[in-house]
Amino acid sequence: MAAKWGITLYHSPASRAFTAYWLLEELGVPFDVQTVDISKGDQKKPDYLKLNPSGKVPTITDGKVLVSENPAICLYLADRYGYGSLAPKIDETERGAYLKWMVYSTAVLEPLLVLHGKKIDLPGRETGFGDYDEVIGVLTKSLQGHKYLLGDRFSAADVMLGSVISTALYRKELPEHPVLMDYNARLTHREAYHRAADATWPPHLFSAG
Ligand SMILES: N[C@@H](CCC(=O)N[C@@H](CS)C(=O)NCC(=O)O)C(=O)O
Repeated sequence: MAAKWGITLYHSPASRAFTAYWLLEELGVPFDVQTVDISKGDQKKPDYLKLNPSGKVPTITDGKVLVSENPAICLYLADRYGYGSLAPKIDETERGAYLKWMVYSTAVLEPLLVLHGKKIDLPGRETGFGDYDEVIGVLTKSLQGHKYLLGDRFSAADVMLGSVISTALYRKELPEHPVLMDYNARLTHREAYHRAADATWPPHLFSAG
């Protein structure tokens, strides 16, 4: 069946595809959803591997443009559909911090949390991302006294890094530091966050405890 809209999001329930879904909801652009159920191994099927050879979700297509890796998807969508609003323009001073937090999300925070969850805490100088306490310090100091990563301005970086923080707090991979908890509350109260969560996180996963 032909796609109805220009953008197609390939997602799986209860996965990192939530981030791209949330951003699409924030941007208010129409999009089609194709489910690639990772619990059934759909992500390793040949047709999907042609789109994303890593066999992971999310992936998006927008006309002839194909993008995978959540931060790249967020950067693309925000520049394309939220340039000057959810994405600071190239010559705005906030652009630098915006790009940094986008990359920080999966280059620093995610791998650190995965290792920390497995009780592997490497000395900060041996990794590209620093040690756990340093990273928590960077996050809390950066958000202290600010509503969002760019101060009062909500941006796609909050969707990207905020998704990682929100999921990590839920899984108790981050400490319940008041700065992180307040930031998370601001994010999770957003209507777009709820629409994406309702669409991508089946309720039974929450009630399972
Ligand atoms: N670096 C990727 C990570 C994506 C990822 O790990 N997705 C998981 C779901 S949360 C996945 O597709 N796992 C299926 C698999 O590895 O087989 C991104 O940021 O988009």
